[in-house]
Amino acid sequence: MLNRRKFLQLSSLSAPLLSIKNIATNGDAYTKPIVISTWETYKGGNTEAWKVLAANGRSLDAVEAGARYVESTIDCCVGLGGNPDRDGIVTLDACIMDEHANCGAVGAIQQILHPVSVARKIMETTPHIMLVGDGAQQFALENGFKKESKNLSPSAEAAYKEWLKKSEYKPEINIENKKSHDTVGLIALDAFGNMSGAVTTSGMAFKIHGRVGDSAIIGAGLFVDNEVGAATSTGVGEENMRICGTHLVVEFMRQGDSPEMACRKAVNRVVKRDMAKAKTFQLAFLALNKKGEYGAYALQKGFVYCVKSNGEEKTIASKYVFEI
Ligand code: SD4
Repeated sequence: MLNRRKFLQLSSLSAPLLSIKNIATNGDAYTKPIVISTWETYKGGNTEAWKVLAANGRSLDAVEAGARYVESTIDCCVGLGGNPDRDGIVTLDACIMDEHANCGAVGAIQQILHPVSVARKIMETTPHIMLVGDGAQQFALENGFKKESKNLSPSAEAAYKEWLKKSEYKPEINIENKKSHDTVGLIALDAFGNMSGAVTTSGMAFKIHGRVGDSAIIGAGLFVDNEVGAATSTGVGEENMRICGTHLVVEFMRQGDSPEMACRKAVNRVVKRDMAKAKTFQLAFLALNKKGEYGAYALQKGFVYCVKSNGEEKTIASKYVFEI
């Protein structure tokens, strides 16, 4: 027979997730767990992350699962199916950050299917944060990751051949890689109130060999502060790196701004510096705060993001500065 203690233990193990709106000790309403991610193309990553969160898992495991899903399924802009650099070589960037400010990153890694997991391995097993190029690959191989083929995916090969005709480096707004979008960034708040994020990408198509973008840079492609919130970014990485964009967004939230306002202020900083130039590229920020409130802002029309929580599953078109 079940005694009371056993009954309580069992019922807490099988307890449904906390209700959608919870009340914090300071009286604020908050939503958790919740995961948000960049671009509709990568919605499947959000779904994978949600599975972890819905089972009362850790936000770190959730964002890694979401990023891994996209790395192995999307044939375009994330993972080994992504478009190559100018030399025809696919190089990948990724980073991950948890609620303790632990972080890991890989830049320009080749022939590894799951750069996000290499980033996590660096975070968890080394005194470093970022490994790049051959060193990153060597570390991955030493840690059980498999070396994959160098072959381009059929669509990447076709895109590269097309690009070679002119060899002109000119990112197009929102569709740098023609078929879809470049980067998945996921940020999550778990049932325990902890936040993590992950980013993974093949980066800007036809970049110079060896180029590392913002998606591998903590404070640019991703930043998490468990006291305040988290932010991620997509678009032209160089423009984001100039302002350490996601760190800036989190700092604006710390000062009391909503996620959307924080993203808007970061975007405005780019506009203010050079309005004419800002009209020529895409840069978008996506943020989530400790209460589970989220928001985004983009330079250009066209950025969308996905949200999944107990109460909602939706794709939202971000507000923006310029209409092209
Ligand atoms: C990069 N930020 O490598 C990435 C690319 C991207 O939409 O997100 N494009 O610069």
